[in-house]
Amino acid sequence: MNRKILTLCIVHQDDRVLLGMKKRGFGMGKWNGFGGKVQENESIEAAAKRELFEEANIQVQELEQLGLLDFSWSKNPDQILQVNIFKATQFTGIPTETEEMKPEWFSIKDIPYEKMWADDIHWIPLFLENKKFKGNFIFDDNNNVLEYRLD
Ligand code: 6OG
Repeated sequence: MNRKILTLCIVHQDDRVLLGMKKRGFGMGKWNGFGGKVQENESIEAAAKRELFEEANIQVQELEQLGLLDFSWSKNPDQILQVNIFKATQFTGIPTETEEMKPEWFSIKDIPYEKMWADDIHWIPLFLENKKFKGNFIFDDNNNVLEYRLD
């Protein structure tokens, strides 16, 4: 079993969320929160803040962890991505396009689920209600959800 620890952070203010268009690498062409791999000797929360700064150029004091999701692909069940999902409500700086991400505000009623990872439509409603959730998703080769569990 090989488990990679990742972060994902979405800024949520009233009726809007800040997402980023991933410009390269894993998940390219999809809207998502900001995040990436946790480095050695770094806490998960510190990694989430670092990634938010590196990818969107904003700084946060406080983050709340709402979600913990395991992602795997049916073809390769021993490789698991463990994604730690955080909410930020306050930040400093101006969201700015970086080499990795193009940030944009979306009204909650216009979240572009069809251009996001297929798991998002299942947990973002919980996230928006500040509910804590834990679960796992199994994808097929086309990144469709084959099976999931969410508590
Ligand atoms: P880098 O490896 O490019 O960071 N991520 C996912 N996010 C969602 N919503 N669904 C998934 O389902 C995901 N798999 C990975 C975690 C990758 C970023 O993408 C997120 C990281 O924030 C499969 O550094």
